[in-house]
Amino acid sequence: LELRTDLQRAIDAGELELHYQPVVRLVDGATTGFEALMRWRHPERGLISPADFIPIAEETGLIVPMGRWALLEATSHLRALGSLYRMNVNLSAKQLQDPELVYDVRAAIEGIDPRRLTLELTESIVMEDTGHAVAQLTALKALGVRLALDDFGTGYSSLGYLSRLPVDVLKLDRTFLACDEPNLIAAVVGLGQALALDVVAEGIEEEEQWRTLRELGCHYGQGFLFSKPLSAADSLAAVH
Ligand code: G
Ligand code: G
Ligand code: MN
Ligand code: NA
Repeated sequence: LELRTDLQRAIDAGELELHYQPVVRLVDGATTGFEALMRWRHPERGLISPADFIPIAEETGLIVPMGRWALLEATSHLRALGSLYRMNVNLSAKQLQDPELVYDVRAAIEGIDPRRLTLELTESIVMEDTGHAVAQLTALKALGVRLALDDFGTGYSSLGYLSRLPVDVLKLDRTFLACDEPNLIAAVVGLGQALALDVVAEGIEEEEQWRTLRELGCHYGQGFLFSKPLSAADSLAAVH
């Protein structure tokens, strides 16, 4: 409850920041891009995780201006990283319903190859509001940006529906790796490949997991084995 009243003030005071987790190509471990992850640097509580404030931001609608800020901040950082890298930005359901979204994304990628920006959406977002969501996704795709289905495997999307969504990337939720069932992991990686999607495995923490995924032909990964999310300065230092 305290955080709720504090969040508007935090936005105005510039207390939100983005951290950037490397996304690596699994064949060689090279960093190909970053996922932007929001943090709240609270003057008394320290760094607050999005798990603790994104739900409040969604309830209050503050996620719309916060998400717009994140999009501009992350694409500005993408310019600083240079043309070899990609950037992933998370979108929430409320943003997908915002009629200004397509306009905001177009403005954010001004002067950047649009394929270097990937917008991440969770399954539940896409499933909740089918007609309108698909129209927005189609309009975003028309800008040339890429779309990723995030947290795949935690929701309930029908596979037939998945094949009709205009997504380019499947991000396998880290619970797949944590479950330690090689056959299941092989099946979901194969599903992405069958749909001609880039597959990104999240939550890679061990060499053994990296090897397994590489052998399955999973293209990309993220996880503490490679790097935790980095401050903007540290992410720049990591690639330069
Ligand atoms: O960084 P961390 O693992 O604590 O992130 C927790 C969750 O918060 C993740 O599921 C992530 O998708 C979500 N999240 C992080 N940053 C953003 C953001 O900028 N916008 C939205 N909508 N969600 C975010
Ligand atoms: O839902 P989303 O995929 O956007 O969230 C990414 C979250 O996962 C971030 O909060 C990030 O800190 C966290 N994360 C990233 N890599 C790992 C990892 O290897 N292990 C665990 N447990 N969490 C991770
Ligand atoms: Mn994500
Ligand atoms: Na995820």
